[in-house]
Amino acid sequence: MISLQSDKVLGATIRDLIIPAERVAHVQVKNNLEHALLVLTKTGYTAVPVLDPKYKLHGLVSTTHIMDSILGLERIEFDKLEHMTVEDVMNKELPSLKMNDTVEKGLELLVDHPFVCVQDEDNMFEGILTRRTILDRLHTHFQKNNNEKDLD
Ligand code: 4BW
Repeated sequence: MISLQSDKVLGATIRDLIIPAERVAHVQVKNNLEHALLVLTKTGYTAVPVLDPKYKLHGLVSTTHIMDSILGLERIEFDKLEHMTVEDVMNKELPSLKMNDTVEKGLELLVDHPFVCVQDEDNMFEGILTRRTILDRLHTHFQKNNNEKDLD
């Protein structure tokens, strides 16, 4: 039976696990959808945070949001990409974390979201917590736990 020694793993804070803002691909609220689609395609991510020039978090935008917004009745209206902005289509309802929140809180949010944004008290963007990072941490912990059991 795998034991989670929950305080050690789940009691740690988000601060230890985030991908910092400077390493996160993002788009800006006023960017047009053509630029956003280019960023999503080139980075290979399906969704990225939306920030303003001061790095305040405003939402998330995904390839699906963009494609959905240019779907006409009979064709995909690619010409709209240039004229619509990220803020027209982004998702503004998003969960977020603070640096001092526990990993347990992050884990709960990551059940329904591939990543969660981390922001400070003034909504300034600090980075993201991803499913990969948290699964990697849990996997390492389980392996260590099993190795210790083998030695007993
Ligand atoms: O370019 C990539 N590099 C690596 N190393 N892995 C990638 C890349 N693109 C996708 N992946 C893998 C990751 O395991 O596919 C998973 C799903 O990607 P997604 O959602 O659907 O684009 C990735 O899982 P994850 O690392 O747990 O990341 C979850 C989600 O977090 C991604 C993406 O929306 C976002 N994300 C992750 N790192 C990011 C980022 N967004 C912006 N900048 C980053 N550096």
